[in-house]
Amino acid sequence: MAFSERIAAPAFRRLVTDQAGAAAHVANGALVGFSGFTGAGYPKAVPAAIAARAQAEHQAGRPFQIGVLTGASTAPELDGVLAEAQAASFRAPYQSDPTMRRAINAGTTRYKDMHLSALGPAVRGGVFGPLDVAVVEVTAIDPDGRLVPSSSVGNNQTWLDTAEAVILEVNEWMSPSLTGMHDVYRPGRAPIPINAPGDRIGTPYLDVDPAKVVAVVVASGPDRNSAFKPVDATSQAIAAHLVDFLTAEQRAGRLPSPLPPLQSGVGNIANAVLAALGASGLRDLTSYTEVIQDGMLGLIERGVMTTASATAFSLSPEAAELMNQKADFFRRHIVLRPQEVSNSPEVISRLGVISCNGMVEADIYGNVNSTHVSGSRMINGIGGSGDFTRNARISTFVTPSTAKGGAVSCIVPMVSHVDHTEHDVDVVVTEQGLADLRRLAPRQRSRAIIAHCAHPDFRDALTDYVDRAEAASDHPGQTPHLLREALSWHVRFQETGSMLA
Ligand code: 0RQ
Repeated sequence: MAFSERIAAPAFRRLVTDQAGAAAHVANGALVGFSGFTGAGYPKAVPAAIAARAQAEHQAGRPFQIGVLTGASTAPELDGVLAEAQAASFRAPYQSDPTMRRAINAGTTRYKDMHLSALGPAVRGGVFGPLDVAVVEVTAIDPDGRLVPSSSVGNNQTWLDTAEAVILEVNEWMSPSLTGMHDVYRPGRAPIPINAPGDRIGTPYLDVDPAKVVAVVVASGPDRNSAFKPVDATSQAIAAHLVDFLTAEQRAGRLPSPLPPLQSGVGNIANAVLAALGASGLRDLTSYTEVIQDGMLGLIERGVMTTASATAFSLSPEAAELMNQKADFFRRHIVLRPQEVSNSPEVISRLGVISCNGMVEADIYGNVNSTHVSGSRMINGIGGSGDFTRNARISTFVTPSTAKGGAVSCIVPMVSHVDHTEHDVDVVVTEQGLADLRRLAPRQRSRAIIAHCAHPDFRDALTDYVDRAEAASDHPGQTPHLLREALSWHVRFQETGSMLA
């Protein structure tokens, strides 16, 4: 059996087994809490063995499926293999894997799309029934049996606390220099005592009752690191509009200097926003967010950002290398927390976070769809966007003004699915411009969003829609709509692949 220097506690060394041995502890029908958040810190070996078991059982004509809980998205080695083997009957709270997405949209995997801060308390409260097994990746097990977390914290402490059986995967690829970067805290009903993004309120280790540990597996492999696309003109323009807005708010005295902590979603646009912030002359930035990606490491290295709090890394291979080389430096500036704390509505509100998230589409009144194509097909899930948007001091949403090569407008009369309502969406930004909705009634909002955010190819059609909705003879109302026509934009896209008339 694989021996690892990383397992210092003798009681845990005795439990080392291979991945098939570990998977044997997972029964058909089990609810399993896996580690993993935004492709970081997920178990690399055991899920494939569970999938292989499922396939063998299915070939023998026997059922084998499990419920899959995580922190957030994982990777082909977890969501992918389980979906491929039709081994996931249930999935929560967030995913981004193409094979899992197909199973969800086919209706074969039941998906409960949830706010990321909400799953841990729900599991502890018994909402999902007993958690049968936890499968948690760690960097090392110290001589006292304390667990050094890997590249994400997610829901791990909750899984370790509530599961009846625990499987630990010690990933030797993870840098030991991660030790000390985490701040593990068990939130309850009392206020979470964080008053600044860098506050440490817990311990650097996860802990587990050794009596519950049924297997320890030694693995070695990198996270699903994906390189970012070079910043393109569209994301650069979006980033520039946002930075102009924030600095104008400072000049008007509505935002302090330095800025309140920033939250940024994952992806290329968020990365471009971070690059623009770095070049803007703004200093002493902080971040209270859920994921630390390349752009943020750059800001910290250059002294533009002083502190970043999150629950996971999501780094390209080059940035992961930089992180490993300069871990002692970054440890002074970075804190990784449980997702209930990184995404805590209470803390987000107290710190006055400025949120910035991607979206699929916004409507002319400021309702936002973050998750569904044509109202039906799930892309990823709401992730942390609701945790932050609803509680932010200023919530912003960013998107290119069009999708599908310009055939689809990301500004529509009525969104085909609502994740964030008009009450929570403060600012909408596209490469065309920025609409500040904070003081605007619906009839002003529609004009502002169309004028500043819609692509010129769709602006006239949207204006025509609003003109006619407002002129409707039978009481146009507070939020004028022509209901039959509003959804016809989505029907047109469904039927022809284009919203262009
Ligand atoms: O599909 O690749 O099949 O063409 O949606 O779109 O352009 O790759 O955009 O990577 O910025 O993701 C909302 C999905 C945007 C993301 C979303 C199609 C488009 C493409 C993806 P194809 P892009 P991005 C912090 C906060 C929710 C979670 C969140 C997301 C695909 O930001 O998952 O905010 N957000 N978390 O073609 C039809 C439109 C479309 C459209 C895009 N209007 N109509 N299809 N697409 N706009 C992070 C975490 O929580 C971890």
